[in-house]
Amino acid sequence: MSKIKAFLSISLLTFNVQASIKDKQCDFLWGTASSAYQVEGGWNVGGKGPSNWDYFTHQGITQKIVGGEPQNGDVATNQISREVYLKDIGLMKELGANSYRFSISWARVLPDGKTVNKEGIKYYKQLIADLKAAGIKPVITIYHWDMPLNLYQAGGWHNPNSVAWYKDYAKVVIDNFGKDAPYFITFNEPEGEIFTLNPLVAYLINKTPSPYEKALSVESRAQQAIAMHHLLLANAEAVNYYHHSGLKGEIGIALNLSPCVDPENSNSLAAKTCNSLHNKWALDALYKGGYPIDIETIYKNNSSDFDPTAEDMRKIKSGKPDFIGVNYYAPTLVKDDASKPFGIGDRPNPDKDPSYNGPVRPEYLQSLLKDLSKNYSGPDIIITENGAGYGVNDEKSESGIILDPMRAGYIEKHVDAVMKAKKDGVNIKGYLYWSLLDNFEWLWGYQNKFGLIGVDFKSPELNRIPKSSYYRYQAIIKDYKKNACNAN
Ligand code: PNW
Repeated sequence: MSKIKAFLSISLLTFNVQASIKDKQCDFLWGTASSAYQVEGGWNVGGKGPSNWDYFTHQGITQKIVGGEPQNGDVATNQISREVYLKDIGLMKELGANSYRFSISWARVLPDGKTVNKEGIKYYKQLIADLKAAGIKPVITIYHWDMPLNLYQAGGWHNPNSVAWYKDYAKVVIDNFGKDAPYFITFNEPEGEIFTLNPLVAYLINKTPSPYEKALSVESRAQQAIAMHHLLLANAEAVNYYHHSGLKGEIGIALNLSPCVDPENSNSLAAKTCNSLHNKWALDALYKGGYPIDIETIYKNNSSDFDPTAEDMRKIKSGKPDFIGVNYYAPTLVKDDASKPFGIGDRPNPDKDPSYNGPVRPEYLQSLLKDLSKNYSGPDIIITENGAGYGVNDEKSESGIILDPMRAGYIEKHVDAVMKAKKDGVNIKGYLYWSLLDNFEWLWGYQNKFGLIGVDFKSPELNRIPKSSYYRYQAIIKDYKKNACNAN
Protein backbone atom coordinates (compact mmCIF):
# COMPACT_ATOMS: atom_id res chain seq x y z
CA MET A 1 0.00 0.00 0.00
CA SER A 2 1.33 3.45 -0.84
CA LYS A 3 2.25 5.71 2.05
CA ILE A 4 -0.53 8.10 1.24
CA LYS A 5 -3.12 5.32 1.02
CA ALA A 6 -1.97 3.89 4.35
CA PHE A 7 -2.13 7.34 5.91
CA LEU A 8 -5.60 7.90 4.51
CA SER A 9 -6.97 4.58 5.69
CA ILE A 10 -5.43 4.97 9.14
CA SER A 11 -6.81 8.47 9.58
CA LEU A 12 -10.15 7.29 8.23
CA LEU A 13 -10.07 4.50 10.76
CA THR A 14 -9.26 6.90 13.62
CA PHE A 15 -11.97 9.20 12.34
CA ASN A 16 -14.49 6.33 12.32
CA VAL A 17 -13.45 5.11 15.75
CA GLN A 18 -13.66 8.62 17.11
CA ALA A 19 -17.00 9.19 15.43
CA SER A 20 -18.37 5.98 16.87
CA ILE A 21 -17.05 6.86 20.35
CA LYS A 22 -18.81 10.21 19.98
CA ASP A 23 -22.01 8.46 18.83
CA LYS A 24 -21.83 6.19 21.85
CA GLN A 25 -21.34 9.17 24.13
CA CYS A 26 -24.29 10.89 22.50
CA ASP A 27 -26.38 7.78 23.13
CA PHE A 28 -26.05 8.34 26.87
CA LEU A 29 -29.57 8.38 28.29
CA TRP A 30 -30.52 11.59 30.04
CA GLY A 31 -33.99 11.78 31.44
CA THR A 32 -36.37 11.30 34.30
CA ALA A 33 -38.30 8.41 35.83
CA SER A 34 -41.83 7.87 37.16
CA SER A 35 -44.36 5.12 37.81
CA ALA A 36 -47.98 4.61 36.77
CA TYR A 37 -49.70 4.81 40.15
CA GLN A 38 -47.70 7.87 41.15
CA VAL A 39 -48.50 10.01 38.10
CA GLU A 40 -51.37 8.63 36.00
CA GLY A 41 -54.55 9.06 37.99
CA GLY A 42 -57.65 7.86 36.12
CA TRP A 43 -57.88 5.02 38.62
CA ASN A 44 -61.31 3.87 37.43
CA VAL A 45 -61.50 5.13 33.85
CA GLY A 46 -60.72 3.66 30.44
CA GLY A 47 -61.62 0.12 31.48
CA LYS A 48 -58.93 -0.03 34.19
CA GLY A 49 -59.58 -2.49 37.01
CA PRO A 50 -58.90 -1.75 40.68
CA SER A 51 -55.34 -2.35 41.84
CA ASN A 52 -53.79 -3.22 45.18
CA TRP A 53 -52.75 0.44 45.57
CA ASP A 54 -56.27 1.72 44.87
CA TYR A 55 -57.36 -0.60 47.65
CA PHE A 56 -54.53 0.37 50.04
CA THR A 57 -55.07 4.10 49.69
CA HIS A 58 -58.87 3.80 49.84
CA GLN A 59 -58.36 2.12 53.21
CA GLY A 60 -56.87 5.47 54.27
CA ILE A 61 -53.46 4.08 55.20
CA THR A 62 -51.47 7.10 54.06
CA GLN A 63 -53.28 9.24 56.63
CA LYS A 64 -51.70 7.29 59.47
CA ILE A 65 -48.25 8.31 58.32
CA VAL A 66 -48.74 11.85 57.13
CA GLY A 67 -51.65 13.05 59.30
CA GLY A 68 -54.59 15.02 57.89
CA GLU A 69 -56.56 13.78 54.92
CA PRO A 70 -55.71 10.36 53.53
CA GLN A 71 -54.05 10.81 50.19
CA ASN A 72 -54.26 8.63 47.11
CA GLY A 73 -53.37 8.33 43.44
CA ASP A 74 -56.95 8.65 42.13
CA VAL A 75 -55.96 11.77 40.17
CA ALA A 76 -52.24 12.11 40.95
CA THR A 77 -50.67 14.37 38.27
CA ASN A 78 -53.45 13.42 35.82
CA GLN A 79 -51.18 12.09 33.07
CA ILE A 80 -54.01 9.81 32.03
CA SER A 81 -55.05 12.90 30.05
CA ARG A 82 -53.17 13.18 26.77
CA GLU A 83 -53.59 16.94 26.83
CA VAL A 84 -51.85 17.01 30.22
CA TYR A 85 -49.02 14.59 29.46
CA LEU A 86 -48.25 16.27 26.11
CA LYS A 87 -47.32 19.41 28.05
CA ASP A 88 -45.11 17.31 30.33
CA ILE A 89 -43.40 15.81 27.29
CA GLY A 90 -42.83 19.38 26.12
CA LEU A 91 -41.10 20.09 29.43
CA MET A 92 -38.94 16.95 29.02
CA LYS A 93 -37.91 18.13 25.58
CA GLU A 94 -37.04 21.57 26.87
CA LEU A 95 -35.01 19.89 29.59
CA GLY A 96 -32.90 18.26 26.88
CA ALA A 97 -33.97 14.75 27.90
CA ASN A 98 -33.68 11.94 25.36
CA SER A 99 -35.38 9.25 27.48
CA TYR A 100 -38.21 8.75 29.93
CA ARG A 101 -38.79 5.87 32.31
CA PHE A 102 -42.42 5.14 33.14
CA SER A 103 -44.34 2.06 34.19
CA ILE A 104 -47.35 0.23 32.82
CA SER A 105 -50.30 -0.23 35.13
CA TRP A 106 -51.00 -3.97 35.15
CA ALA A 107 -54.65 -3.33 36.07
CA ARG A 108 -55.06 -0.92 33.13
CA VAL A 109 -53.80 -3.52 30.67
CA LEU A 110 -55.32 -6.62 32.32
CA PRO A 111 -58.09 -5.32 34.62
CA ASP A 112 -58.81 -8.75 36.13
CA GLY A 113 -55.32 -10.12 35.59
CA LYS A 114 -56.49 -12.13 32.54
CA THR A 115 -58.51 -10.16 30.00
CA VAL A 116 -56.78 -7.61 27.80
CA ASN A 117 -58.24 -4.09 27.99
CA LYS A 118 -57.79 -2.64 24.50
CA GLU A 119 -58.26 0.91 25.73
CA GLY A 120 -55.37 0.45 28.14
CA ILE A 121 -53.11 -0.80 25.36
CA LYS A 122 -54.19 2.15 23.23
CA TYR A 123 -53.30 4.64 25.96
CA TYR A 124 -49.73 3.34 26.23
CA LYS A 125 -49.33 3.03 22.44
CA GLN A 126 -50.25 6.68 22.10
CA LEU A 127 -47.97 7.72 24.98
CA ILE A 128 -45.06 5.85 23.39
CA ALA A 129 -45.76 7.39 19.98
CA ASP A 130 -45.94 10.88 21.51
CA LEU A 131 -42.65 10.38 23.36
CA LYS A 132 -40.92 9.15 20.24
CA ALA A 133 -42.27 12.03 18.20
CA ALA A 134 -40.53 14.31 20.71
CA GLY A 135 -37.26 12.40 20.35
CA ILE A 136 -37.62 10.73 23.75
CA LYS A 137 -36.83 7.02 24.12
CA PRO A 138 -39.27 5.07 26.27
CA VAL A 139 -37.75 3.02 29.11
CA ILE A 140 -40.65 0.84 30.20
CA THR A 141 -41.01 -0.65 33.67
CA ILE A 142 -43.33 -3.63 33.46
CA TYR A 143 -44.08 -3.74 37.18
CA HIS A 144 -43.72 -0.87 39.64
CA TRP A 145 -45.63 -2.14 42.69
CA ASP A 146 -49.25 -2.06 41.42
CA MET A 147 -51.10 -5.22 40.45
CA PRO A 148 -54.77 -6.10 39.78
CA LEU A 149 -56.63 -6.28 43.08
CA ASN A 150 -57.97 -9.81 42.51
CA LEU A 151 -54.39 -11.09 42.15
CA TYR A 152 -53.35 -9.29 45.33
CA GLN A 153 -56.34 -10.81 47.11
CA ALA A 154 -55.33 -14.25 45.86
CA GLY A 155 -52.07 -13.83 47.80
CA GLY A 156 -50.03 -11.63 45.45
CA TRP A 157 -46.38 -12.69 45.30
CA HIS A 158 -46.93 -15.27 48.05
CA ASN A 159 -49.02 -17.33 45.66
CA PRO A 160 -46.79 -19.62 43.54
CA ASN A 161 -49.17 -18.90 40.62
CA SER A 162 -47.88 -15.32 40.65
CA VAL A 163 -45.01 -16.53 38.43
CA ALA A 164 -47.53 -17.49 35.72
CA TRP A 165 -49.69 -14.37 36.26
CA TYR A 166 -46.68 -12.14 35.72
CA LYS A 167 -45.43 -14.18 32.79
CA ASP A 168 -48.77 -13.73 30.99
CA TYR A 169 -48.80 -10.02 31.77
CA ALA A 170 -45.19 -9.48 30.67
CA LYS A 171 -45.98 -11.26 27.38
CA VAL A 172 -48.84 -8.83 26.71
CA VAL A 173 -46.51 -5.89 27.40
CA ILE A 174 -43.65 -7.26 25.30
CA ASP A 175 -45.91 -8.35 22.43
CA ASN A 176 -47.61 -4.96 22.26
CA PHE A 177 -44.78 -2.53 23.00
CA GLY A 178 -41.62 -4.57 22.48
CA LYS A 179 -40.76 -3.06 19.10
CA ASP A 180 -41.35 0.50 20.27
CA ALA A 181 -39.01 0.74 23.24
CA PRO A 182 -35.27 0.04 23.44
CA TYR A 183 -35.31 -0.72 27.18
CA PHE A 184 -37.58 -2.74 29.43
CA ILE A 185 -37.38 -3.17 33.19
CA THR A 186 -39.03 -6.26 34.66
CA PHE A 187 -39.38 -5.07 38.25
CA ASN A 188 -38.86 -1.95 40.29
CA GLU A 189 -37.07 -2.34 43.63
CA PRO A 190 -38.30 -5.82 44.52
CA GLU A 191 -36.37 -5.83 47.79
CA GLY A 192 -37.95 -2.56 48.93
CA GLU A 193 -41.43 -3.63 47.92
CA ILE A 194 -41.47 -7.21 49.16
CA PHE A 195 -39.49 -6.96 52.38
CA THR A 196 -40.38 -3.46 53.60
CA LEU A 197 -43.32 -1.79 51.91
CA ASN A 198 -45.74 -4.71 51.70
CA PRO A 199 -45.37 -5.81 55.35
CA LEU A 200 -45.78 -2.17 56.44
CA VAL A 201 -48.91 -1.78 54.33
CA ALA A 202 -50.34 -5.05 55.70
CA TYR A 203 -49.66 -3.80 59.21
CA LEU A 204 -51.33 -0.44 58.53
CA ILE A 205 -54.44 -2.15 57.15
CA ASN A 206 -54.79 -5.07 59.56
CA LYS A 207 -52.93 -3.80 62.62
CA THR A 208 -51.06 -7.11 62.69
CA PRO A 209 -48.49 -8.17 63.50
CA SER A 210 -48.32 -5.88 66.50
CA PRO A 211 -46.24 -4.02 67.53
CA TYR A 212 -45.37 -2.47 64.23
CA GLU A 213 -41.67 -3.45 64.42
CA LYS A 214 -42.70 -7.09 63.99
CA ALA A 215 -43.57 -6.30 60.38
CA LEU A 216 -39.83 -5.99 59.78
CA SER A 217 -38.72 -8.85 62.04
CA VAL A 218 -36.54 -11.78 61.05
CA GLU A 219 -39.64 -14.05 60.98
CA SER A 220 -41.55 -11.65 58.73
CA ARG A 221 -38.61 -11.33 56.34
CA ALA A 222 -38.20 -15.10 56.20
CA GLN A 223 -41.85 -15.36 55.06
CA GLN A 224 -41.37 -12.55 52.57
CA ALA A 225 -38.34 -14.35 51.11
CA ILE A 226 -40.79 -16.88 49.65
CA ALA A 227 -42.66 -14.08 47.84
CA MET A 228 -39.34 -12.63 46.64
CA HIS A 229 -38.35 -16.05 45.31
CA HIS A 230 -41.53 -16.20 43.21
CA LEU A 231 -40.82 -12.70 41.94
CA LEU A 232 -37.31 -13.66 40.85
CA LEU A 233 -38.68 -16.74 39.05
CA ALA A 234 -41.19 -14.44 37.34
CA ASN A 235 -38.29 -12.17 36.35
CA ALA A 236 -36.63 -15.12 34.60
CA GLU A 237 -39.82 -15.85 32.67
CA ALA A 238 -39.99 -12.29 31.33
CA VAL A 239 -36.27 -12.03 30.53
CA ASN A 240 -36.30 -15.36 28.70
CA TYR A 241 -39.45 -14.50 26.79
CA TYR A 242 -37.95 -11.17 25.75
CA HIS A 243 -34.70 -12.81 24.64
CA HIS A 244 -36.53 -15.45 22.61
CA SER A 245 -38.78 -12.93 20.94
CA GLY A 246 -35.96 -11.65 18.71
CA LEU A 247 -36.30 -8.04 19.79
CA LYS A 248 -33.27 -5.81 19.47
CA GLY A 249 -33.55 -3.97 22.78
CA GLU A 250 -32.50 -4.83 26.31
CA ILE A 251 -34.31 -5.99 29.39
CA GLY A 252 -33.07 -5.28 32.92
CA ILE A 253 -34.24 -4.94 36.50
CA ALA A 254 -34.21 -1.85 38.75
CA LEU A 255 -32.81 -2.55 42.20
CA ASN A 256 -32.79 -0.32 45.26
CA LEU A 257 -29.12 -0.31 46.16
CA SER A 258 -27.92 1.47 49.26
CA PRO A 259 -24.43 0.56 50.49
CA CYS A 260 -24.49 -0.31 54.20
CA VAL A 261 -21.74 1.41 56.14
CA ASP A 262 -20.76 1.82 59.74
CA PRO A 263 -18.86 5.12 59.69
CA GLU A 264 -17.14 4.21 62.97
CA ASN A 265 -16.19 0.61 62.27
CA SER A 266 -14.89 -0.57 58.92
CA ASN A 267 -15.13 -4.23 60.07
CA SER A 268 -18.71 -3.95 61.22
CA LEU A 269 -20.66 -7.21 61.09
CA ALA A 270 -23.89 -5.20 60.91
CA ALA A 271 -22.72 -3.54 57.67
CA LYS A 272 -21.80 -6.91 56.15
CA THR A 273 -25.10 -8.52 57.14
CA CYS A 274 -27.03 -5.47 55.96
CA ASN A 275 -25.34 -5.67 52.55
CA SER A 276 -26.30 -9.33 52.13
CA LEU A 277 -29.81 -8.60 53.33
CA HIS A 278 -30.59 -5.56 51.20
CA ASN A 279 -28.11 -5.27 48.34
CA LYS A 280 -26.76 -8.71 47.48
CA TRP A 281 -29.93 -10.77 47.92
CA ALA A 282 -31.28 -10.28 44.40
CA LEU A 283 -27.93 -9.56 42.71
CA ASP A 284 -26.26 -12.79 43.86
CA ALA A 285 -29.29 -14.83 42.89
CA LEU A 286 -29.46 -13.26 39.42
CA TYR A 287 -25.73 -13.21 38.65
CA LYS A 288 -24.34 -16.09 40.71
CA GLY A 289 -27.33 -18.42 41.02
CA GLY A 290 -27.31 -18.45 44.83
CA TYR A 291 -28.53 -16.30 47.69
CA PRO A 292 -25.97 -14.88 50.17
CA ILE A 293 -25.41 -17.77 52.54
CA ASP A 294 -25.44 -15.78 55.81
CA ILE A 295 -28.98 -14.53 55.26
CA GLU A 296 -30.21 -17.70 53.53
CA THR A 297 -29.30 -19.68 56.65
CA ILE A 298 -31.21 -17.28 58.88
CA TYR A 299 -34.29 -17.44 56.63
CA LYS A 300 -34.23 -21.24 56.48
CA ASN A 301 -34.00 -21.38 60.28
CA ASN A 302 -36.99 -19.09 60.57
CA SER A 303 -39.29 -20.51 57.93
CA SER A 304 -39.74 -24.19 57.16
CA ASP A 305 -41.36 -23.16 53.85
CA PHE A 306 -38.33 -21.31 52.52
CA ASP A 307 -36.30 -23.96 50.76
CA PRO A 308 -35.13 -22.88 47.29
CA THR A 309 -34.22 -25.81 45.04
CA ALA A 310 -31.10 -25.96 42.84
CA GLU A 311 -33.42 -26.12 39.84
CA ASP A 312 -35.12 -22.86 40.88
CA MET A 313 -31.78 -21.15 41.40
CA ARG A 314 -30.65 -22.21 37.91
CA LYS A 315 -33.86 -20.79 36.52
CA ILE A 316 -33.41 -17.50 38.38
CA LYS A 317 -29.87 -17.20 37.02
CA SER A 318 -31.17 -17.85 33.50
CA GLY A 319 -33.01 -14.54 33.95
CA LYS A 320 -29.78 -12.58 34.27
CA PRO A 321 -30.69 -9.07 33.19
CA ASP A 322 -29.04 -7.28 30.23
CA PHE A 323 -28.43 -4.30 32.50
CA ILE A 324 -28.72 -3.41 36.16
CA GLY A 325 -30.98 -0.48 36.86
CA VAL A 326 -29.52 1.27 39.87
CA ASN A 327 -31.92 3.17 42.08
CA TYR A 328 -29.61 5.05 44.42
CA TYR A 329 -30.56 7.73 46.91
CA ALA A 330 -28.24 7.35 49.91
CA PRO A 331 -26.13 4.91 51.90
CA THR A 332 -27.58 3.09 54.93
CA LEU A 333 -25.71 4.02 58.10
CA VAL A 334 -25.64 1.16 60.59
CA LYS A 335 -23.98 -0.06 63.79
CA ASP A 336 -23.72 -3.42 65.54
CA ASP A 337 -26.68 -3.91 67.87
CA ALA A 338 -27.47 -7.42 69.08
CA SER A 339 -30.92 -6.38 70.30
CA LYS A 340 -32.10 -5.51 66.75
CA PRO A 341 -33.26 -7.93 64.00
CA PHE A 342 -30.21 -9.36 62.22
CA GLY A 343 -27.99 -7.45 64.72
CA ILE A 344 -28.31 -4.32 62.59
CA GLY A 345 -28.76 -1.06 64.48
CA ASP A 346 -29.67 2.25 62.78
CA ARG A 347 -27.68 5.39 62.90
CA PRO A 348 -29.64 8.63 62.58
CA ASN A 349 -29.15 10.77 59.50
CA PRO A 350 -26.52 13.30 60.61
CA ASP A 351 -27.23 15.84 57.84
CA LYS A 352 -28.27 19.35 58.91
CA ASP A 353 -31.23 19.43 56.50
CA PRO A 354 -32.00 15.73 56.06
CA SER A 355 -33.50 14.52 52.80
CA TYR A 356 -36.28 11.91 53.06
CA ASN A 357 -34.32 9.10 51.55
CA GLY A 358 -31.20 9.32 53.72
CA PRO A 359 -27.86 11.11 54.08
CA VAL A 360 -26.52 12.88 50.99
CA ARG A 361 -23.28 11.02 50.13
CA PRO A 362 -22.53 11.00 46.38
CA GLU A 363 -19.20 9.23 46.99
CA TYR A 364 -21.15 6.08 47.87
CA LEU A 365 -22.84 6.13 44.48
CA GLN A 366 -19.41 6.22 42.85
CA SER A 367 -18.08 3.34 44.97
CA LEU A 368 -21.30 1.36 44.50
CA LEU A 369 -20.98 1.58 40.72
CA LYS A 370 -17.37 0.47 40.83
CA ASP A 371 -18.22 -2.43 43.17
CA LEU A 372 -21.06 -3.61 40.92
CA SER A 373 -18.70 -3.58 37.98
CA LYS A 374 -16.10 -5.58 39.90
CA ASN A 375 -18.39 -8.11 41.59
CA TYR A 376 -20.81 -8.85 38.75
CA SER A 377 -18.46 -8.93 35.73
CA GLY A 378 -18.83 -5.41 34.40
CA PRO A 379 -22.54 -5.33 33.65
CA ASP A 380 -24.21 -2.51 31.75
CA ILE A 381 -25.73 -0.10 34.21
CA ILE A 382 -28.41 2.54 33.92
CA ILE A 383 -29.07 4.85 36.85
CA THR A 384 -32.81 4.28 36.82
CA GLU A 385 -33.48 6.50 39.86
CA ASN A 386 -31.58 9.09 41.82
CA GLY A 387 -33.23 11.96 43.56
CA ALA A 388 -33.67 14.19 46.52
CA GLY A 389 -36.88 14.53 48.48
CA TYR A 390 -37.01 17.62 50.60
CA GLY A 391 -40.06 19.33 52.02
CA VAL A 392 -41.00 22.99 52.10
CA ASN A 393 -37.52 23.75 53.52
CA ASP A 394 -36.18 23.59 50.00
CA GLU A 395 -39.07 25.26 48.18
CA LYS A 396 -39.20 29.04 47.95
CA SER A 397 -41.44 30.59 45.29
CA GLU A 398 -39.85 33.46 43.46
CA SER A 399 -41.01 35.12 40.25
CA GLY A 400 -42.75 32.13 38.73
CA ILE A 401 -40.23 29.45 39.69
CA ILE A 402 -39.53 27.46 42.85
CA LEU A 403 -36.05 27.81 44.30
CA ASP A 404 -34.76 24.42 45.52
CA PRO A 405 -31.00 24.84 45.91
CA MET A 406 -30.58 21.64 47.94
CA ARG A 407 -32.08 19.47 45.22
CA ALA A 408 -30.10 21.26 42.52
CA GLY A 409 -26.88 20.68 44.47
CA TYR A 410 -27.80 17.02 45.03
CA ILE A 411 -28.21 16.42 41.30
CA GLU A 412 -24.97 18.12 40.41
CA LYS A 413 -22.94 16.09 42.95
CA HIS A 414 -24.53 12.78 41.96
CA VAL A 415 -24.13 13.30 38.22
CA ASP A 416 -20.52 14.15 38.93
CA ALA A 417 -20.11 10.85 40.84
CA VAL A 418 -21.67 8.95 37.92
CA MET A 419 -19.32 10.60 35.44
CA LYS A 420 -16.29 9.75 37.59
CA ALA A 421 -17.31 6.08 37.73
CA LYS A 422 -17.93 6.13 33.97
CA LYS A 423 -14.49 7.56 33.37
CA ASP A 424 -13.06 4.77 35.52
CA GLY A 425 -14.52 2.22 33.13
CA VAL A 426 -17.92 1.35 34.61
CA ASN A 427 -20.36 0.66 31.75
CA ILE A 428 -22.90 3.32 32.56
CA LYS A 429 -25.44 3.97 29.84
CA GLY A 430 -27.69 6.56 31.38
CA TYR A 431 -28.87 8.70 34.24
CA LEU A 432 -32.60 9.09 34.95
CA TYR A 433 -33.58 11.52 37.68
CA TRP A 434 -36.49 10.68 40.01
CA SER A 435 -38.72 12.49 39.14
CA LEU A 436 -39.89 15.00 36.54
CA LEU A 437 -42.86 16.06 38.69
CA ASP A 438 -43.80 16.10 42.34
CA ASN A 439 -46.08 13.09 42.58
CA PHE A 440 -47.81 10.58 44.85
CA GLU A 441 -45.07 9.29 47.14
CA TRP A 442 -46.68 6.06 48.45
CA LEU A 443 -47.21 6.04 52.21
CA TRP A 444 -46.00 9.62 52.41
CA GLY A 445 -48.66 10.99 50.08
CA TYR A 446 -47.90 14.32 48.40
CA GLN A 447 -45.83 15.76 51.24
CA ASN A 448 -42.56 14.28 50.08
CA LYS A 449 -41.53 16.10 46.96
CA PHE A 450 -38.93 14.82 44.50
CA GLY A 451 -39.87 16.77 41.37
CA LEU A 452 -37.78 18.99 39.14
CA ILE A 453 -41.15 20.56 38.50
CA GLY A 454 -43.65 21.38 41.22
CA VAL A 455 -47.33 20.58 40.79
CA ASP A 456 -49.92 22.87 42.32
CA PHE A 457 -52.25 20.13 43.52
CA LYS A 458 -54.78 22.76 44.64
CA SER A 459 -55.21 24.31 41.19
CA PRO A 460 -57.89 22.75 38.97
CA GLU A 461 -55.41 22.38 36.10
CA LEU A 462 -52.72 20.90 38.40
CA ASN A 463 -50.35 23.62 37.22
CA ARG A 464 -46.71 22.73 36.63
CA ILE A 465 -44.12 25.11 38.09
CA PRO A 466 -40.46 24.44 37.19
CA LYS A 467 -37.96 24.57 40.03
CA SER A 468 -34.42 25.85 39.85
CA SER A 469 -33.25 22.19 39.87
CA TYR A 470 -34.98 21.76 36.50
CA TYR A 471 -32.81 24.51 35.02
CA ARG A 472 -29.68 23.14 36.72
CA TYR A 473 -30.30 19.67 35.29
CA GLN A 474 -30.98 21.24 31.89
CA ALA A 475 -27.58 23.00 32.06
CA ILE A 476 -25.84 19.74 33.08
CA ILE A 477 -27.32 17.88 30.10
CA LYS A 478 -26.47 20.69 27.71
CA ASP A 479 -22.92 20.83 28.96
CA TYR A 480 -22.47 17.07 28.60
CA LYS A 481 -23.78 17.12 25.04
CA LYS A 482 -21.51 20.03 24.16
CA ASN A 483 -18.41 18.29 25.52
CA ALA A 484 -19.18 14.71 24.62
CA CYS A 485 -20.74 14.97 21.20
CA ASN A 486 -20.15 18.49 19.93
CA ALA A 487 -23.83 19.31 20.05
CA ASN A 488 -24.94 22.90 20.55
C1 PNW B 1 -38.28 4.53 45.23
N1 PNW B 1 -36.60 5.13 51.42
O1 PNW B 1 -38.76 4.07 46.44
C2 PNW B 1 -39.37 4.14 44.27
O2 PNW B 1 -38.95 3.33 43.20
C3 PNW B 1 -40.18 5.30 43.78
O3 PNW B 1 -41.45 4.83 43.40
C4 PNW B 1 -40.23 6.37 44.83
O4 PNW B 1 -41.13 7.39 44.55
C5 PNW B 1 -38.82 6.90 44.97
O5 PNW B 1 -37.93 5.86 45.33
C6 PNW B 1 -38.64 8.04 45.96
O6 PNW B 1 -38.84 7.62 47.28
C7 PNW B 1 -38.18 4.35 47.65
O7 PNW B 1 -37.36 5.46 52.33
C8 PNW B 1 -39.03 4.65 48.70
O8 PNW B 1 -35.38 5.01 51.59
C9 PNW B 1 -38.50 4.89 49.95
C10 PNW B 1 -37.12 4.83 50.13
C11 PNW B 1 -36.28 4.52 49.08
C12 PNW B 1 -36.82 4.28 47.83
